[in-house]
Amino acid sequence: MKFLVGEMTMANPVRPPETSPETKSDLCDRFVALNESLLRKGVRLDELRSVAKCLDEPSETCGHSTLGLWAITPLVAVIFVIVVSDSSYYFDGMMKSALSVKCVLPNNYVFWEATRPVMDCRICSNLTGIKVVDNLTRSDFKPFAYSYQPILVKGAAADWPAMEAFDYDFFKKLYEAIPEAYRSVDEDCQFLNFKSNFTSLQEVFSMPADRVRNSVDTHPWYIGWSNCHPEVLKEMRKYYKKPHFLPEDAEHSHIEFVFMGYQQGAFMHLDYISRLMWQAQLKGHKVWRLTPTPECESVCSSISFTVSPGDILLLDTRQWYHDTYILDREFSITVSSEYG
Ligand SMILES: O=C(O)CCC(=O)C(=O)O
Ligand SMILES: [Fe+2]
Repeated sequence: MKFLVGEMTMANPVRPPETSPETKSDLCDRFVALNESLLRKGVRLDELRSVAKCLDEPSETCGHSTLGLWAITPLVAVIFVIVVSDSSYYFDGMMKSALSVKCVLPNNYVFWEATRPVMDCRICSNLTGIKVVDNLTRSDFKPFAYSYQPILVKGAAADWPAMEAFDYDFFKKLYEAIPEAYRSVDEDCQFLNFKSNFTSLQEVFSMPADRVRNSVDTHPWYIGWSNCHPEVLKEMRKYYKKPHFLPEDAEHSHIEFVFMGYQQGAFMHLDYISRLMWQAQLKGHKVWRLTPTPECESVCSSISFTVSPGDILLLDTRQWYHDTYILDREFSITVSSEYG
């Protein structure tokens, strides 16, 4: 199961139920809208962080915040109580939905910072880059399997038929051929529109042909979704297997995500999931930027690296804030899941 926190996707927001007085949902809406508009106006995550820190430890310098967010401190306090008291809703919702569905919380930075588990800074201390290894056997991989450090296994997916077969048309045909496939994404799996304006996978597979190809004068798009329909998964899995080097006794998620599109990639966020992530880059070059959580900032630094077609990335997306972008005007497509 996975919460994705940092910015809300408009397509699939998970909101607390409207159980009580209007003022409560009004306040929630105002707070979420405020966070959203700040991010859209270009306020950076580290700026929001510094404000969140100020809320905990007021100091002289905090008073000069250029964001002027001190003005909303009472609102933050009220919302914090409201959201925490409603948080069981998220977990109930998650339990009801398919296991391992990546859930999206409203864009509530303060809520997340105040309630997420404290990170173990040992996984990132003194790390200056990602560990890069050549394709390796299961026994060679054993010492790293649960090191929780970001690892790039070069060329590990290079012989997957998915490298050639998976593209926009493949998934469009697949989803159009299987009755209920679109409905499964809307209701049981998850659709993530990131910075794109799509509200469903069906809309993605209905866009004009020139936008599909990211032609000049069209707006770049980047989306992701989880595949949980058994027939969709059965068909997809004809083209790849789980990474061969993962431990034999590893637990796997029963769903698989696909992320595809151009340029813009995923916004900076942290995932709330139960396992580590593997992601196979099938087409295009993707740049990942990892940023440590605030409690680890004194011992850990941000790192950035590029994943090429055929590489498999292993990353603890619960411990690193991460965002992505695609180089040049390339089309990127990946398949990913969890192990642990
Ligand atoms: O592949 C991407 O662009 C983002 C993926 C991601 O955020 C994740 O798998 O947690
Ligand atoms: Fe993520």
